[in-house]
Amino acid sequence: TGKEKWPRGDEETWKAGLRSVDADVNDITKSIVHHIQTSLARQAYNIDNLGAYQATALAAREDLIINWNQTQMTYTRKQPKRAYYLSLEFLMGRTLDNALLNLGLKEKFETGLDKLGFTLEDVLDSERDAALGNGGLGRLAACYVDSGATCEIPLWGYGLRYHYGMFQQLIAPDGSQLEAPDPWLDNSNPWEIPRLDVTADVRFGGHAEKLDKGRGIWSGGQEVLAVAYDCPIPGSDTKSTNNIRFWSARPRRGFDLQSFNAGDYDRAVETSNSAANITNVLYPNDNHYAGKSLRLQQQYFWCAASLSDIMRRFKNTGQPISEFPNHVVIQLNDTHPTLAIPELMRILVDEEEVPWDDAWQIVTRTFAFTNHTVLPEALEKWPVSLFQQLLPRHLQIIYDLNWTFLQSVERKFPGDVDKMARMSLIEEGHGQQIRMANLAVLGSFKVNGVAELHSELVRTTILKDFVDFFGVDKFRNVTNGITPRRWLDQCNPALSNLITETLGSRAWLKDLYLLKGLLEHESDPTFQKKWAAAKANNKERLAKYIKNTLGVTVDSKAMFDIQVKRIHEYKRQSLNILGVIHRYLTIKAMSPEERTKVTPRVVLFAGKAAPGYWMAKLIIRLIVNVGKVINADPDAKGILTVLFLPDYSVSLAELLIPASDISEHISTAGTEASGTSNMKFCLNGGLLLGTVDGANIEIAEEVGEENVFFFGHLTPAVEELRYQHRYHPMPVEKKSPALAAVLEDIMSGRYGDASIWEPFVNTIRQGDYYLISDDFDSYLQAQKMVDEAYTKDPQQWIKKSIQTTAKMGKFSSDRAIMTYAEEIWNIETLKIN
Ligand code: GL9
Repeated sequence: TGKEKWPRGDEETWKAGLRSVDADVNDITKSIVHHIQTSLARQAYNIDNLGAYQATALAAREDLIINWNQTQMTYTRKQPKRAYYLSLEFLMGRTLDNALLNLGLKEKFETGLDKLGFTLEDVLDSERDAALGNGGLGRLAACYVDSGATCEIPLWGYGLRYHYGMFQQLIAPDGSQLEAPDPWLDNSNPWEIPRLDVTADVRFGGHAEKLDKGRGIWSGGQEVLAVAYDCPIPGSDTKSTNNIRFWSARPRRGFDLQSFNAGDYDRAVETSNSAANITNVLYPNDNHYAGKSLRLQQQYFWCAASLSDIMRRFKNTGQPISEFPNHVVIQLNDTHPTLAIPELMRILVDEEEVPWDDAWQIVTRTFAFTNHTVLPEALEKWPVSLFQQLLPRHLQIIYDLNWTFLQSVERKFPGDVDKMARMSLIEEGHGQQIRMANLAVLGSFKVNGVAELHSELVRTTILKDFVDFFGVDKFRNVTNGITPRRWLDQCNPALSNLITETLGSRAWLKDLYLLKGLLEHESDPTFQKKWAAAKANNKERLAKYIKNTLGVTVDSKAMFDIQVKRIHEYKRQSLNILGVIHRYLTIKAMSPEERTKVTPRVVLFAGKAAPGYWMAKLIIRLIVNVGKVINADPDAKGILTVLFLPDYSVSLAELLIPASDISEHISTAGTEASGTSNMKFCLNGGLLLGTVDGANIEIAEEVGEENVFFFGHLTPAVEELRYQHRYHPMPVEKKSPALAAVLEDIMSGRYGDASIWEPFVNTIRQGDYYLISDDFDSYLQAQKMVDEAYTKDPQQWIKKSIQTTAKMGKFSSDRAIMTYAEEIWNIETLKIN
């Protein structure tokens, strides 16, 4: 009514009840014990590590929620322009350690848990990863919300609350990948706040009717209820605490009453099941479009719920609808949320009765779009028939937009029918398809790629026509970044402490360029020793994990060579394992005397293959079996160990990345849009072995070419090489005798029957789309230089490592998020008091 008094009742009593946030150790132990006793209904004598974790999380969560409330209240009062990051994936990993660090409470909690007889380490280890993402794209979203809160930007994420996250990977005795579900919510999730009162109705199917002036009515079909679950995102060393709102699907009514009354209980339950199905599982594809109907339902469900929520919040400001783009900016993380564009049109035109052209003005001032790949197989195209069935009104809107759009293309490029065909939102052919990338570009005021080279490729290849049409200013670059809180401070305390001690404060964690202060000490032997000791410590930590999980002893004095990322032909784990076999054959051919001069290496792989990606799974199987043979061979003992670590995750990355001496980022030039693990390894003082691709290029620019190991053909050569493969194929024997010997060794049966590996070997012998044969010798050359640099001058290697970390300032996601804020969102920071 507006006349209500706040607070209800006695203000002093309310104030006395507020919990203070500056807790001491005593408050913390009290809070933990309180949660053990009352939230978990357990007691001192029956509490294990998992229980202690849950109680600790609930205690830490109180501080997060207090800051969250303060932040949201400030937003409501000050009504700043807000940014929304729509992402189908948020690869969060664990939360407790990060929350304690950001709150500045880690030491106090450590002491408190110690007093209660637990170690913080064990407690942190009891948390399950939230793996609501596939890889780089999902982890990027998680880094961006961290930076948004840290930089005090009013930024919310919107995502889906999948019941099952990224599958768990098991490796069968024969080396094959097996998948098991990831029921991550089974132990309950202390980091989410159910908002059972925050809901949206989402319609599917039914029929759409056109009225006058572009307006329409959509009715019938089935309604699904979206329920909000909020996840607080704390900034580092600030009260600013943002939100990711995850939607969960529920049947609109518990049962289809009609069927229920008709006595068809099974059918009634089935409809309610099908609604809840929408948020059941994350699609496990990376850089690949699969075209499943349920995936389209996920996308619409999430876009519709998020937009209705954003619109409701905007309306609460009391501003006229024309002000919408001055208060709201929506960043589309890839084409997955493109349906938000026609959905906002539908809301404005059909529900708010805004004239069509005015509505389109509002829409195209609201959205900005990030492209994350140029791989053609990843571009989303949905069959028109599927839209007709599920989203008939959106199909009408897309057709109407396309009609006007193509007319303006025709006016700008009269008679260029090929261009019109390429730019159309609809692809003609056997069954029309909707091109989501074209729709995303049309509906956005800015489009960006994720590294300099990638953005250039976007402008000159996949979106060239659109650059010609809209002008180049609409097409930008924002090079990806990573949060230094998780990816150095949290995962590598040994190095983080050394850096803080050397620089005299923790300010570098919020201004990563300050790391260049380390350069002053690069030649100081004492500092170098400490630097090397931190790396050694991390390698031992990893060796211990490997011993515990795989039962294998690795020599932590050996060079650790790591490649971790999704298994994909374009990322070329194949090149790595073929290089390993070459190394093995070389060792086999040596005399025992010569072998003593070999630089010992531990080669580690980890990563998941999409369950339907047969070739990627075969590559895993090859790696595992090559590892088995090499690790069992006395000739290679102590100089070469090869392991595939199962079930790669954010938490495993936190263990692996600080332990690398060298890491591999060896995609075919022009295929890896950016990569972000390259940044993580280098920030932790690991050197980079890679191709001239993605963000590798910018890393080399920053840390100096002398500190990276580059090899392979460059992007402009790729097209011509592929043409040669196709029309003038040359046998591998002629192109690279070294590679031919490796392929022959594989086919000899040493690693298992030749028939298993034949399809893989054939991809290289025939077509070789990812240019393994073209880059193989150059790769071996680079590996040789790595060996030499590591053995000949260890001190120089340490210096390279220091210089690498010191010059990684650019790759903080704080820089990236501030670029979005200033150059794309036109949004300001807001201090929370
Ligand atoms: C990716 C790229 O492949 C990476 O090179 C890039 O670093 C990330 C983040 O921008 O985006 N594009 C892409 O489609 N995926 C990436 O990881 N993965 C998925 O689709 C899940």
